Amino acid sequence: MRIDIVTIFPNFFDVLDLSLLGKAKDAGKITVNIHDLRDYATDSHKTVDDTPYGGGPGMVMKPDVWGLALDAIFAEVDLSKTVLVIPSPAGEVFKQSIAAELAEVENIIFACGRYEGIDQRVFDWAATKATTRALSLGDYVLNGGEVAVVAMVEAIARLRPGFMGNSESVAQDSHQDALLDYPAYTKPASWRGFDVPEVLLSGNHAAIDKWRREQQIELTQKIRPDLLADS
Ligand code: JCH
Repeated sequence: MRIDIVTIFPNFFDVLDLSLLGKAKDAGKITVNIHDLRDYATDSHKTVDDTPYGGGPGMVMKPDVWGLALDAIFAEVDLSKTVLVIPSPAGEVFKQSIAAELAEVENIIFACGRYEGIDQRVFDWAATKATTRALSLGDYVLNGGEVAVVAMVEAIARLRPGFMGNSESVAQDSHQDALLDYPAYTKPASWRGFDVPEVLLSGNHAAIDKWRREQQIELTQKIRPDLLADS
């Protein structure tokens, strides 16, 4: 899998060398290319934004600069195997099922906007060249696409075959089966007056499985009833 990220803050993605992704990168399973959008600016000030048509606050990212950046990356990939992801507060909400879809894609290009976002025509033009998705990380407002992209890349990368070294952990993940995880405990069995539930010390695996499933349903009912309504 090849991932390209276009941003005015290339250093932001240094964090991908840590976290889970370092392992996948080292194993040669994922290559990440970071591109500085300003390299595609055409004036001496390296301008990437301008005032919005129709008025209003803030600035909008210029389509011409984005066009040159995407031209350069599009020329290097097979567009029939490429998805362009544009993080946006107005996008479809990113969830585990979308991470799973994107984990099967050959090339993903992430376009990180700032200010009030990217000129709409960049999305409209790109959609004539490659599959293009506007994705929101959730119903809250960020200052730009970068934080959303770090989260999405981590969610996608850990689904790649062989990534975790233990394919069972992924299968058992919360959200893969639309229920929240059961609570986890480790030693000591008693800590500051709080004890590990006795069933977990019983060695009775059928009882443990039953208890964990009950915890999942109870927790989901209480914290995320919308997940139960979905299934
Ligand atoms: C972004 C912005 C429009 C703030 C600029 C690019 C994604 N889930 C999620 N929240 N926020 C984002 C996101 C993604 C890309 C950009 N901004 C700042 C843009 C706004 O309202 C019209 C507000 C925010």
